[in-house]
Amino acid sequence: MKDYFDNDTAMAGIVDLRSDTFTLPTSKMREAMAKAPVGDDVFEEDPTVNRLEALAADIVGKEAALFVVSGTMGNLIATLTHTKPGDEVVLGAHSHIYGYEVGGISRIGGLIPRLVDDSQGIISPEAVLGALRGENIHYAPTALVCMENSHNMSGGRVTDVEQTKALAAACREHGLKIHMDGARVFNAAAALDVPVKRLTQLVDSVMFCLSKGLSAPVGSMLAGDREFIGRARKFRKILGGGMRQAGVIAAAGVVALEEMVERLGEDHARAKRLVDGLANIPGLKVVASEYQTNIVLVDVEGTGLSSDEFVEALALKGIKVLTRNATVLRAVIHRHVEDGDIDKALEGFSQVATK
Ligand code: TLP
Repeated sequence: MKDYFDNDTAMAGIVDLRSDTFTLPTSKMREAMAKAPVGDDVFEEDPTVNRLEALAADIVGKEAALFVVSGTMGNLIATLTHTKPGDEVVLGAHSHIYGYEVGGISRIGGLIPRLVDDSQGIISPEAVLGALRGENIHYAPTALVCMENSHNMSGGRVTDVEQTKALAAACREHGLKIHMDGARVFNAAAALDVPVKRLTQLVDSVMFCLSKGLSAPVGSMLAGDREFIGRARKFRKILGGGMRQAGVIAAAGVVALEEMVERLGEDHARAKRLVDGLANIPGLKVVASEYQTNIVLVDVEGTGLSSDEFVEALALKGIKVLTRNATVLRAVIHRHVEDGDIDKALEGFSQVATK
């Protein structure tokens, strides 16, 4: 049975593959939200926020964590906390922080992005070393490297434990901090079949989202050592993210962490079904990856349609996806997508592709 309050999309039988951000809170989350003990979180007196922060820190193997409004805010706070204005930050050219967070690190942090290759979803230690410029009167100092796991733009690709270890070691060797945009790090851990700690313990800080595949309505967590989180708390206040009785929303985050992590593998299995089905449709090319998470990229160039045209035609059949670029679409599998929805999506893709 679908465990979410009826909404127009579900009632209309629409298959919504635009993003896992469209997941609705579970009934249990709604109950927990209604009953949550609360206090003023700016004074650190909200027991439910405190519980969520302790739980999050424990799960990712860090000393402390901070509840923030969004993934964008969590990444921005992390970059502000690790750097000073005028520093350089090494970022993947296709990273969410660089491309989809409104340039906040430059606008607000005064930071200079130094872009490296992440077209396959991973930043290699060699790429970081290549970006370092050493001491010179002309150069801005390089302070931080940001990685992304799983990596959105490459189709949910995963950086595994050994690759993360090698990257973190290269950063440490050169006195750089490393932050993980782990918006979907629980998807990465599920795909790798390792406890999430194995990935997150290797980096200085990690941001992960409660509001994507884990189904909470709002919120992300930033985790790191106690000193880092203490300073991050102040940056959250600067950005206007100091909330008061935030336990009302943090309660859903507790349920997200306690109950929604285990099921992510189901999304990956359905994504794999979609990938396998799409592979048999003439004109479509799926951007495949070694570890399947919940994001699927489909190149539709072979059908003679642009991605915008393809998206429009699919929408008429009740299937919603997003355009990635002129020829590529993105479909994201999440809790509201069931086996029958995958079948319906495949039928729709096939009809549009072969029209
Ligand atoms: N990604 C969203 C939208 O931005 C498109 C999505 O639907 O994929 N890091 C990564 C890797 C993300 O994918 C996102 C959100 C964020 C950070 C930002 O999180 P929010 O939306 O909570 O600010």
